[in-house]
Amino acid sequence: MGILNVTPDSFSDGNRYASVDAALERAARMVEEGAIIIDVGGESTRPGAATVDEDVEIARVVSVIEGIAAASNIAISIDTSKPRVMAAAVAAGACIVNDVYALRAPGARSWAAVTEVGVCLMHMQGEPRTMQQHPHYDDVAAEVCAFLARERNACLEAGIAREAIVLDPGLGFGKGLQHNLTLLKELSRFAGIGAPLLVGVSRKSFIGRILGRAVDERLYGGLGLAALAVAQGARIIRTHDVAPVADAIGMVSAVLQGIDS
Ligand code: 9MG
Repeated sequence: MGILNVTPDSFSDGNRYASVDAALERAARMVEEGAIIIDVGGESTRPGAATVDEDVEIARVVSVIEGIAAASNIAISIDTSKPRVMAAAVAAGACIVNDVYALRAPGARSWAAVTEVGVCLMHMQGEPRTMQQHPHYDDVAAEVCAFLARERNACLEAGIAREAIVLDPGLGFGKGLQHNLTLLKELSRFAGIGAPLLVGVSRKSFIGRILGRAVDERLYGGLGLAALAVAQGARIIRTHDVAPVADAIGMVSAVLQGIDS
């Protein structure tokens, strides 16, 4: 899953993809590099980020989604928590909702059931503006597992198909350094909940804290973690760096699954 941020304040893309043409060029490159999903986001979820007005978010994402859909058959996900943005994005050509609030907004689950979109349910403690202030868990892996199992069941009860659901432990979302490391070490527990697992580590600050790297120097650390995640059962890696991640996880998958010969 290639990340396409169309926000002026995105933590690692800055203003580079603010124009539609630049965003479409970037999406086309990620498709060439091996992405099978492009995740389009019009509101930053980085720690401390402020919320964006719905109409502004819709204006940022819709023309980009329409452009990607016109140019290729790639699956497009919309990174949002707002039902009105979800609906506008799906009307424009998105087929997956990637929601850091796990579809907890009123009406989101029933809308997803009727629309038959794919959904990624992510764990987050708190909200982006304040989530890194005092994250606390007694047993982070057990609590995140219980949350994901509960939210998956709520989606099933709302009528969302089993095959439409992907789960994500939400690395960096209301988690301290050791919480992130523990979740990565125990990732195989999440793969056992009953839905494919998506993991996002790309350029995240906990890589910077361990390795002492600035945001644009975290590729190698992220590759190590992507390989570790796939080896523990992750099926989708969300990344800014599609080509190197595709190679890294291609090799891990070849070892784990073998090749057709
Ligand atoms: C939007 N966004 C930022 N980081 C993410 C992550 O780790 N997972 C998912 N699903 N979305 C994310």
